[in-house]
Amino acid sequence: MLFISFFLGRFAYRKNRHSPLFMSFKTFCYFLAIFVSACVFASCKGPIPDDHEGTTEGPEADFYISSNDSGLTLSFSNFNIANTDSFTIQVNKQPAAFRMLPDKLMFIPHDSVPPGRNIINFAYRKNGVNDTLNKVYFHVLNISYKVVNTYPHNRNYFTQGLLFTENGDLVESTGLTGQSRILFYRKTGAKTFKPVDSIVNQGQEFGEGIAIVGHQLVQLLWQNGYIRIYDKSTRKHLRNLEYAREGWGICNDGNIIYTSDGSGYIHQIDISGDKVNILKSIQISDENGLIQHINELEFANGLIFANIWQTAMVYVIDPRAGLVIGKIDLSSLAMKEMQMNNTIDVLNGIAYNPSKNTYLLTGKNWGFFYEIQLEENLVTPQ
Ligand SMILES: [Ca+2]
Repeated sequence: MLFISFFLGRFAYRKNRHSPLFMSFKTFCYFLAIFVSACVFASCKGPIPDDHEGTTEGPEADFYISSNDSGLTLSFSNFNIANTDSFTIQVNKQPAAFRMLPDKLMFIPHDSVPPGRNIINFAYRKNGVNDTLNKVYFHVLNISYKVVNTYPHNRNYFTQGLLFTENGDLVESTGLTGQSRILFYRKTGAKTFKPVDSIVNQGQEFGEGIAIVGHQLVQLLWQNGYIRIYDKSTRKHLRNLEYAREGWGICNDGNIIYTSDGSGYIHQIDISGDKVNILKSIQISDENGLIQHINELEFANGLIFANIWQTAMVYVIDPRAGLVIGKIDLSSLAMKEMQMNNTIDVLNGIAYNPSKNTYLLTGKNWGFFYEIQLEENLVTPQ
C-alpha cells in the first residue's frame, strides 16, 4: 500500500504539486519503518484465528447491552451468530425470551429481566464445542406516576418524616431547633388534612424521621445522640434511647426497623434494649455504583422508598439485596412548588396509604401534599 502511494505520489507530483497523494521520499521512509514495525508486532501475536465473513469467535468475542423502554438489545463483536450450531440466552440462569433482529442483534423484552442486578448469559455451541459469554446488567425502572390529589400543607413546616397510621390518620414530623414537632392530622373532607394534635420538641432537639413500631411512635433526632419513643395512642413520652448515629429517616416493615443517616447505608436497628443497637448495615448501590444521602424512608410492598437528599428523586430499594430497583423523578412537583414559592427546601416526606395503594409526598416548607399513584406495578421481590 505504501509502495503504491509512493509511486502514485511521485507520478502525481509531476501532474500536480499539491496532490494529496504526493509523498516525499523522506516521508515514505518514515511510514515504511512504521509499517514494517507493525507487521513484526502483529506476527508476534500468533496466528490469526479462522476467519468467517470477517468475524471470528476468538477470545475477543463479546456482546454489549443497550436498553430502551421495551427491552434490551444485545450486539456482538468478533462474533457471528450464524456461525454457531446452536445458542441460548439465560437471565440469572433462567432461559429468557428473545428474538433476532435483522442486523443480527438480539432483543430481550424487559419481562425477562427483573429490576436490579442481572447476569445475562449467552451460551453457544460451535464445531461441537460449548462456550459462554456473560455480562452484568443493572435494570433500574424509571417509574412514572400520576398525581391523584393535592392537599394544602403548612409552609412553616420543615418536613422530615411522614406516615399513615393503620386508621388512615396522617402523622408528620418536622425539624429545625426550636421548631421541631410531631403533628397528628385528621382527614376532613376530600381535600384537607387538618392538624388536631401535636408533640412539641424541647431544647436543642432537632426532629427527623418517624415510624410506628408496635404500640410505640419512634422519633429520630438529627444530631442529639438519642431517639425519642412515645406511646402511639396516648402520645405520652415513654423514654429516650441513646443512638450514636445521626438520625435521618426511619421505617418499619413489621419485623425490621430500618434507619438512614445521610450516608449510602441503611441500618437495621433494635430498640428493645436501653440503647439503639445496630444489627446490620446495608450498603445500597444503583446502576452507577454506591449511592449517597439516603434520607426519609417509607416501607411499602416489600420495598423501601427513600428520598435522596438534595434531589427530587425517590429511589425504590430492595433492602435485602441492597439494590436500587427503581427511581421516581419528582422534579416536576419540586418545580411547581418552586414556582409558587422560591424559598422552599427539598422534597422530603413519603407516606404510603395501603388502602388506596397511593403515596403522599411533600417537601420542607412546601405548600402542598401530593398524593400520587405509581404507573409501574411494583412486585414484591422474591
Ligand atoms: Ca415515611
